Amino acid sequence: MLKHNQEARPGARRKFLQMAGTMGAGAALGGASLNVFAAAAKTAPDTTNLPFANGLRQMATFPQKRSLILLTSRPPQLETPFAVYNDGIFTPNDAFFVRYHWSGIPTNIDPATYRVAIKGVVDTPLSLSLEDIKQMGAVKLAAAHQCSGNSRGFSNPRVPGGESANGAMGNAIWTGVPLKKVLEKAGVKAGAVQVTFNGLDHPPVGDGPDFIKALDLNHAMDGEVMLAWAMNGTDLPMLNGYPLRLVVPGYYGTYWVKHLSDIEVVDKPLANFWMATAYRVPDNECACVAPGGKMEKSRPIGRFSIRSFITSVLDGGKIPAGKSTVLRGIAFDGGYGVTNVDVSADGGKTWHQAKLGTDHGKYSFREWTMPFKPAKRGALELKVRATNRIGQTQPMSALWNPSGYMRNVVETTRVTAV
Ligand SMILES: Nc1nc2c(c(=O)[nH]1)N[C@H]1C(S)=C(S)[C@@H](COP(=O)(O)O)O[C@H]1N2
Ligand SMILES: [Mo]
Repeated sequence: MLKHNQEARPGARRKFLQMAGTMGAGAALGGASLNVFAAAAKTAPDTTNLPFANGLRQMATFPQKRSLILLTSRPPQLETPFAVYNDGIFTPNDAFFVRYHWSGIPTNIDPATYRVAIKGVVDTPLSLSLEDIKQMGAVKLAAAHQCSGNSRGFSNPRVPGGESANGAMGNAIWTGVPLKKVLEKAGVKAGAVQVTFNGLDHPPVGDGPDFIKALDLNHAMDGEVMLAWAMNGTDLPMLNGYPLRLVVPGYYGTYWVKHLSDIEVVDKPLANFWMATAYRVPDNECACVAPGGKMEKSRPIGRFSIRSFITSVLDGGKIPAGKSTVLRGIAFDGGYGVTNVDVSADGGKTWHQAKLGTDHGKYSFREWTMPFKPAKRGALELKVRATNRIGQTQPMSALWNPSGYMRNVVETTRVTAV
């Protein structure tokens, strides 16, 4: 819940966000975004057309954000235009996607009075200021962040939920303190099984379930899960969890709780709506069921499935015939590390090994490149497929589950050599 002591104080250094995003102001920047899906030629400059039914989206500019693809404004849910992923391996903070469940989001947090509580079955409950946290020592980690429902809009048959294309993901260098250090400072008591995380946002009215998530104790104590105050070298944008968020490397975004207010060590597993009902996948190897089917047994969603994308040319784009170009893109997985990326220019009949770029660590996006010279003019079906250290790879046809989570089909980019 929003704490009164976290309201603004006159004169205090503070962040203030006016949440009435100026819609349509993205027209100038929207030009670049429109190239994302070249097929969407006939839409107005402040809209973009995601390539599935009912994919028409307004572009919108929210505080600290460039023009992004609007899914909902209350709460703000913004998708990164796909072209951004070709600009660099790290996603700029102002282009980073935004996802919330409830519209009661903090718009005004005073870093001087902000506190995060460490409580529950601990020896010494703590109330830490942002400064206290920063004093505990900073570590940096490059890690991809991705919504469980990234790419949900492509589910066939369609499924309920936010209908995103491929822009609910991003890669950043996170600065923070390992959660382990903070929990050790409080002293975890015997009998503890999980750690729960709550943020300053809340349901707008009534008795909707507050967004609280849990990690098993051994996961919370793995030394990698972190409380982060910065991404890509600057404070978290308000909409990405200012002033402090959980970073759970390799795991879906649902666990990356923003605007942390309460961290509670508990002696029985959290069974609220967000753990026991939502964010669950079929409890089998593929986390999938037959398209249109039902889940028999489920488990909480966990690590990312492995994915790869071509970013240098977009679906519907053109490349020169008889001339050498370099195809380029990104790959990432749940934290084992991408070891191989293969590219096909003939719809998957033959594959060629791409060259991997700088290794920023096993949780980061990895760049891949491949020189390519189309012999003649005409239509080409480009495909890209990544493999990781433990042999996981991407399916040629899409896996399906009732919530549209974990999509990782081998992507197809149709281009014309001209
Ligand atoms: N406090 C809070 N944290 C949250 C959420 C939320 O609704 N409230 N949504 C989660 C989900 S489902 C995702 S995908 C990520 C999105 O993080 P971002 O908005 O920084 O991209 O935040 C997670 N953390
Ligand atoms: Mo999410």
